[in-house]
Amino acid sequence: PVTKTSMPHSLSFKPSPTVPLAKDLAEVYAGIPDVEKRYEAITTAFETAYGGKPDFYARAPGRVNLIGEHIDYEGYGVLPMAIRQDTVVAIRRAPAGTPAACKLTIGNVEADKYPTQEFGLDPKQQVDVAKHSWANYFVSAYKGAFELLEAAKPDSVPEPVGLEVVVHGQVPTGSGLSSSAAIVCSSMLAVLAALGEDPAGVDKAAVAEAACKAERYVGVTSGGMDQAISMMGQQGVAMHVEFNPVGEGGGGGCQGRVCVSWHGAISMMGQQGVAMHVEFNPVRGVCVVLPAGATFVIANSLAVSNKAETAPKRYNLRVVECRLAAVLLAMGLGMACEEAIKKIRTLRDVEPLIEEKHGARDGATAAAAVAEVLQESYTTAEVEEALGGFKLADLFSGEPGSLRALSVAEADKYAFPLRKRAVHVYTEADRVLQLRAVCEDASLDGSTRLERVGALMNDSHASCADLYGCSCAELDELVGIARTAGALGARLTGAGWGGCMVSLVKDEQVDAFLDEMRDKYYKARIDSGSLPEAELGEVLFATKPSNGAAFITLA
Ligand code: NG1
Ligand code: MG
Repeated sequence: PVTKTSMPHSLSFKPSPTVPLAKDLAEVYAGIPDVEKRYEAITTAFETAYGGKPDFYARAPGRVNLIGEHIDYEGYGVLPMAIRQDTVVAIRRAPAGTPAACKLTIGNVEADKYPTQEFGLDPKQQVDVAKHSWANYFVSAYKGAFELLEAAKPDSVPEPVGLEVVVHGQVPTGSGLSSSAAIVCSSMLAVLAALGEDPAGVDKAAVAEAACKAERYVGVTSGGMDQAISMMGQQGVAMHVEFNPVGEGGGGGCQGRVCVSWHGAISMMGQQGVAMHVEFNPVRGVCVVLPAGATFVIANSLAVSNKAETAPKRYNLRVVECRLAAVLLAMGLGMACEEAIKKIRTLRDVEPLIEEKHGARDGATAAAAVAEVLQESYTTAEVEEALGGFKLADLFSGEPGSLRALSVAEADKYAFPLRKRAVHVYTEADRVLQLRAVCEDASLDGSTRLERVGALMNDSHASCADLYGCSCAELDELVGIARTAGALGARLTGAGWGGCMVSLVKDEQVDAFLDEMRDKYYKARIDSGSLPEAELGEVLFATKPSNGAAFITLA
């Protein structure tokens, strides 16, 4: 659904296309204290482990999504911003002739929590999904770096070399702030540099896309938001990240152009990588200036959502549900079963059919079409019957993450609530565009603008909780406390089922807001000893849009 709005250019602009090579830490970490000390500690850990200095450092941040939840994998744009917490990867080529030259050695500054792991050099090695390890994310990035190079320059892919690595991450894990994208993106940049790529020429969007695909090796069929914002984020602005965007004149959807959905694009990349980059430019970021006078505050519910482990039951299951909803909706709108099975990958793919039948493709129209066509929920047998006997296992063959989700659903005798899921996606996609339009509408006065942004955030939370089923008791409680404490809007952020929420708070109220959140949610946990008081600042904090990924050279 695209509600076309007039967007004055003074309030939005494109980020620079290549990864910056910063010679000065202050350029990247403007205003953040103790960065030098942190890099010294990383360097010291590196020298202790490997007896020499790293050749390169690469960093990539986590993110908070302001609006647009669980729609990136359906091809819809989202509106996140990068946060200051990041992951740094220090790397060097292992000295030739040493045993280290035949392997990847992945260490961490926090070695007790994240012990050193070793892997072979084969870029085609499998990531062991059953054995969940922090270093799997590095291996995914390593594989992805080679895939990127194979697609971009098939005739001159470098030979694998032994790598020595030290990682330091600050993004809290399992909290919806995308620690995973931070480690995958920074690792991929570090590997590219170590393989001889000129850091100054690395294309941000290409790495974002390759990193999204690479992260799937850890077992989550994720969309591309996190890697895109981690790569392209820019200080001071949020970003409207779009996938397969249509030309400026377009009204959304495919508009007769060759248009491949995000998942379709990814599954095609192996054969058609280069053509995809050149012709479709699947990821685009547009910087969006957020309204003045208010601050985003992040609060962690402390319910941990370890997605790599719970993906089949939750996240991947939603991806499956959206696909089923899309295929059945397309059929309900007149597409033949066989064609729908073959062509329809995402709910966005159905937009042209919605428009053909209902004359529009905005969120409300799409939601009405869904209500008309889809029943509330479907058992596996009912979906297969609707598909003329076509088996779900065949529909998702070649998608291991989805197949695992299906088998869990089957074991649980789960019925897919397809109507709610589809309504969430279409209406949430619209809210992203509305929020951007509110930010860019110069005719609004400041407080109206803030109120509208807050209201959209509240609607988004309700939709996530009621229609998409990705909230949890702790998140709902936190959101309630935040609204009572004066937030203009509050919502879960990221995948949900735990992790963080984000609130919009007037600048002059931030201190009082933080106090009230502390008293009403965290104090009992501090008193009971489950939350060390010293860690409060890591679970409850105000945040500003920060810079995306960068290479760093230390003076
Ligand atoms: P987080 O919150 O980082 O697990 C996940 C997906 C996103 C997006 C959001 C929901 C990954 C790596 N990221 O983010 O692509 O779908 O959920 O909007 O799985
Ligand atoms: Mg993640």
